[in-house]
Amino acid sequence: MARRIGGIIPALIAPYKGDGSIDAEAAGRLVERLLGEGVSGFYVAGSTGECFLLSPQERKRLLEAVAEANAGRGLLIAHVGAIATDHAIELARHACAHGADAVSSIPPFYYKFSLPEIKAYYRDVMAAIDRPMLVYNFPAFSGVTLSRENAADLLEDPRLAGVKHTSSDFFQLERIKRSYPRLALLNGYDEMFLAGLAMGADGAIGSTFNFMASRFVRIHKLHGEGKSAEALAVQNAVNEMISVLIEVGVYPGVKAALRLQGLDVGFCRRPFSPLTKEQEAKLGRALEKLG
Ligand code: MN9
Repeated sequence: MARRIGGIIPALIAPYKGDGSIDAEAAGRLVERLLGEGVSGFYVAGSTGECFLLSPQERKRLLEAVAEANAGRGLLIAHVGAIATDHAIELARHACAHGADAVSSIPPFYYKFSLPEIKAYYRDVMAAIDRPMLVYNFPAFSGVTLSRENAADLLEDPRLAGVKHTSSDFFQLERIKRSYPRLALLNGYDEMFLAGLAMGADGAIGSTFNFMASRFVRIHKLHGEGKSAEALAVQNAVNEMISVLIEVGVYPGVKAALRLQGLDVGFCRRPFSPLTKEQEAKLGRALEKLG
């Protein structure tokens, strides 16, 4: 594996058909459209992809659908996180068999595993496959903060390719990148993408890229050209939209935005609730303003 992880990587939504099953065709249309917008790859069945609302079979089905549509064009990263190591290994082996370039995982959660147990989880999954791992560091949801200080041995592991940093601790992002330049650092909060870039991120994995990827491709490009004021203007514009998304609920909101753009991907699974008419109208106005 030599494909460098970076650029704009949508954390793909999980598209459903009317009967609630995975909609492989809609996944294919979304993949095609996003590649056209300049994304560098796909993050499949992460938080945005409703991983913990899908059965293991559905997670595999979604990965297969995206892999088939992608056909090796973009980087394919499979989120295989689970509470049980063996469940994660099963998903990781499946993803690798279907051409994933890398796998990624949230730390095992709920039981408040010790740090050594969490590291053993990552090592066990990495030992079971021949592709690199991207740690999904998301303290707000997982309850675990992996850092340069407490996870040095993991960060030094040659099988680790990078970190998806869903945190506003940019000091930590900068410290990890500075200590381990070979690691890919992917910014996780879209609304702070430019800040992540300024502190050394190689790109980003995000939910809002499902429906406004080209804006983030632009921010990345402008930043690379040293045009930070122009990059901030684009960040300001997408953040108007993200403020509304946070108000109505990010994941149901992202799916509603795609629907408003003409791509029906169904609704987030219960207990998520769909947007009210008023919320949808507000989102529609924000989308129009974005242009
Ligand atoms: O994957 C996403 N993080 C979560 C990245 O879903 C927790 C982000 O794209 C956020 O949804 C987005 C809104 O806060 O930045």
